[in-house]
Amino acid sequence: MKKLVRFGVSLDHHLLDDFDRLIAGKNYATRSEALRDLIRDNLVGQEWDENKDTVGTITLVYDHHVRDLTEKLTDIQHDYQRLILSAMHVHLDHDHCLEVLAVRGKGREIRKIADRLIATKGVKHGKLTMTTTGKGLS
Ligand code: NI
Repeated sequence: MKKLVRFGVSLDHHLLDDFDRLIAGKNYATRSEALRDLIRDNLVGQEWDENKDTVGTITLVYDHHVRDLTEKLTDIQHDYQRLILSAMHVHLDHDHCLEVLAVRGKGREIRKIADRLIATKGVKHGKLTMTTTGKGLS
């Protein structure tokens, strides 16, 4: 069973005002829930820095008419196929494709494949979202 612990936090009142505005804008019901998410987000960042087994998504938007681009992106994905759990491809319009890859592995390896895909000439926008396996996170 989870044991809850309460603790006091001393803050400059301006900083607390800013925090309250921030969390109201994000629809948090309580400061506690907002603080828990901030802590978890930092722990997830640490997982990535410590190169633990972790999970992420890589999002790419590109014009599939750019010469050899689709082949290049596919080649890179085959090079790292053991990291890719799933891939979703959406034809956005006549020219543009959206690709979302779910990836799992060491933080360093995932960053490497994300950097390679995003830096490929013709990719208009790319983003790595770092998340977690959820293990060891309360
Ligand atoms: Ni497409």
